[in-house]
Amino acid sequence: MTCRGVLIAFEGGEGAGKSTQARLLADAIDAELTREPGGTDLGDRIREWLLHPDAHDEGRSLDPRTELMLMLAARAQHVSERIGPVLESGRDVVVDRFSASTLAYQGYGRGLPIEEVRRACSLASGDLWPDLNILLDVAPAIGAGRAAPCSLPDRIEAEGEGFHERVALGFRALAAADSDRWVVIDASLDVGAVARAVREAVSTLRRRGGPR
Ligand code: Z5A
Repeated sequence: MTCRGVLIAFEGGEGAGKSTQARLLADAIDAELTREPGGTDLGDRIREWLLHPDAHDEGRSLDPRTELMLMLAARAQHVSERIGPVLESGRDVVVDRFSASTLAYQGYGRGLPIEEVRRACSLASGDLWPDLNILLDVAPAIGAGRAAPCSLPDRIEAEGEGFHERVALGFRALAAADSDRWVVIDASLDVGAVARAVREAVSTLRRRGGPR
C-alpha cells in the first residue's frame, strides 16, 4: 500500500518569499511544486482574470463573494485534477498559497465571515487541508518593497495599506489558533536563513509522524 504524500503550503503577504522558498523546498524534498490561484489550465485562466489590474474596469468593482467563488473554483479543479492524485500516488506536494490565503484575503481582508469562508474552503478542497502551513511573516511594507521596481501591481496587490495589514493580522491569527499545523518564520531574514528554518519545520513534521 502506498502512503499518502504530505501537503505543505507556503503562506504570507506579497513579497514574503513564498515562491522562492516553495521552489527551494520542492527541489530539496523532490516534491511536486504548484501554486494558487493556478496549477491547472482552468486555474491559470481564472488567475489571469482575477489578478489583472483591469478586472474591475469602468467603475465595476469585483464583489468579494465573486472573488471568493473564483478562488475556490480554481482550487476545486486544482485539488481534483492535480493535488489529490499526486498525494494519493505517495508524492509530496508543495503549494504556493492554499486555503489559508482565502481565509486571510477574502475573510480578514475583504471582511467576509470567517466561518463561512472556512466552510466554503472545505467544500472546494473536499476537506483537504495542508499537513503543514508555513507562514513567511514579514511586514507588508518590506514585502511590497521587494517587488521589481518597474512591475505593475496586480489587482489585489494594488489594495491599500489597511487591507494588507488586515491580511497580515489574519495570517498571524490563523497560525496562533492552530499551532500543530502552522509554523511561523521570520521572513525578513536572508533567503538561506529562511530556507534552513523551513527545512527544520519539515523535519519536525516528519519526526512527529506526519503522513510519511
Ligand atoms: N489570493 C487570494 O486573495 N485568495 C486566495 O485564496 C489565493 C490567493 C490562493 C496571488 O498572487 C494573489 O492572489 C495574492 C493573494 C491572492 N495577492 N496578493 N497580494 P501571488 O501569490 O502570485 O502573489 P504574491 O504573494 O504577491 O507573490 P510575490 O509578490 O511574488 O511574493 P512571494 O512569492 O512571497 O515572493 P518571491 O517571489 O519569492 O520574492 C519576491 C522578491 O523578493 C524576489 O525578488 C526575491 O528574490 C526577493 N526575496 C525573496 N526572499 C527574500 C529574502 N528573504 N530577503 C530578501 N529578498 C527576498
